[in-house]
Amino acid sequence: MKTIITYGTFDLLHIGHINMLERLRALGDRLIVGVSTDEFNAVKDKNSLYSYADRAKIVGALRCVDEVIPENDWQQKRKDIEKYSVDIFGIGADWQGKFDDLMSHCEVVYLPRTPSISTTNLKKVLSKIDDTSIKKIKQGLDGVLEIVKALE
Ligand code: C2G
Repeated sequence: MKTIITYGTFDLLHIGHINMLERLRALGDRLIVGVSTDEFNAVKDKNSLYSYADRAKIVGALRCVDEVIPENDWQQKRKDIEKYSVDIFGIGADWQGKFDDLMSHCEVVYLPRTPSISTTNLKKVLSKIDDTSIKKIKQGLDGVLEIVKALE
């Protein structure tokens, strides 16, 4: 049984997260994901829209994820690798080199990120959708519906 482990916040789950998790799962037989708790997110200076409980449940619902554990701090990786008999620690290449110290415990892989998508950008787009924008979108759709009706 080859066990893979990774860690992350996984807020507003998107295709970049899915690609990473599926690629990691394909490296072995079991994928464990350490989801950053809300308290650890504060340490990482990240402010999630979804709570830890929701992010953990969403990640845990993925077919490619076998187990979810809380990520409480930077130091737990070594202990987790021993506790779960981990063969490979994997994470996105945005962390290239940052976890090489784990190489004495297991194989360490850094995989390419999925370009042009991030939770930060998603938040920026979502924050711009205000009532005025929604009204304009609705007016546009109403116009399309009128044209469709006229053509019937
Ligand atoms: N990711 C990706 N492509 C993206 C966005 C994210 O491959 N477009 C990957 C990241 O490289 C990471 C994982 O998805 O491997 C989770 O990303 P985040 O939720 O941003 O997690 P991060 O803040 O990197 O936390 O101890 C490690 C940290 O907890 C990692």
